[in-house]
Amino acid sequence: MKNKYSLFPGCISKNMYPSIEKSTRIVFDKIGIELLDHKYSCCPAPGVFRGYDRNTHMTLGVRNIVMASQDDVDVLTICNGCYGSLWEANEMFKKSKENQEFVNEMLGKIGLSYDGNTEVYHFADILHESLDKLKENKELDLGLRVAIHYGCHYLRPSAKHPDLNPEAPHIVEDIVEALGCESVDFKNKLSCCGAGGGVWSGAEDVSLKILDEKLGNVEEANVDCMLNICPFCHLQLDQGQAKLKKYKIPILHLSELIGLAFGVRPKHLAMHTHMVSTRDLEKKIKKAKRSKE
Ligand code: 9S8
Ligand code: 9S8
Ligand code: COM
Repeated sequence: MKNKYSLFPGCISKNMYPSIEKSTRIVFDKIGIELLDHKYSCCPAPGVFRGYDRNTHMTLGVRNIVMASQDDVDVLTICNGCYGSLWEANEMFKKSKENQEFVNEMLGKIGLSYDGNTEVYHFADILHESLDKLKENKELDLGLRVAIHYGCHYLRPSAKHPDLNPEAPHIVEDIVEALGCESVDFKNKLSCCGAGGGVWSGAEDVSLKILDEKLGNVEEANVDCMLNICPFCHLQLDQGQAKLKKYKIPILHLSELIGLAFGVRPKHLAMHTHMVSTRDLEKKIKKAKRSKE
């Protein structure tokens, strides 16, 4: 683990959920990891773009990675889609001479080139490596019952995490427990939220049906909130939930939960930008035991 990364925020946190980017910056600052900014475009979204043309997808992905590589830092993503996209573009480049020639010829037209020496990380993995720092910075024992939603592009393809069993991951569970919360199991926990692969924008009825089933399973588990590691899942769980008009399950991105456990005020984390109110959750947090006196 390094002490400096380039933050790849992705389109959704930048344009729709400022709370996700803000809480990520606050949390990483507190655990002593510096986040740099670079000129990024859309990753581009894997489930949509990659389906049209893999070479264009790879080239645009590598163009983003080059922004960080010029400053000799690795890329930190806070979204499963961005992680999946950039990770795969990087792998495709690294593993084939033909791809290297193709991409570098394209990049050459805008005066860039790539040597394949930069890595792409998912923020949950870096936070998991920093469990001690999370415990050190924890101000509150939140004591929440949490339903974890992993989402597809973190777990699949499993080659991204050779040491992780994609059928029984424990990365986010370990973090949640380190924060004094309980990870509560629910039916079909590892299924898709229903948003990915263009379903959210192309077939809303299907997308909401999948979401409805998912939220129904979460509601049965009687939790305080549902946690995600992907702004697109976050968007679906929060905005899609508001469209369904059936549930009131507060949705938190992992950076937000950590920010709350670090004692940062919800307003400062911009939690009021969610569609589904987090107020009842905030009231509960106000009563949480301080882990430090
Ligand atoms: S960028 Fe553009 S649409 Fe998004 S948030 Fe995550 S995936 Fe990458
Ligand atoms: S799940 Fe299925 S494709 Fe995805 S990663 Fe985020 S959005 Fe929700
Ligand atoms: C999901 C991104 S996180 S995409 O819709 O599959 O591209």
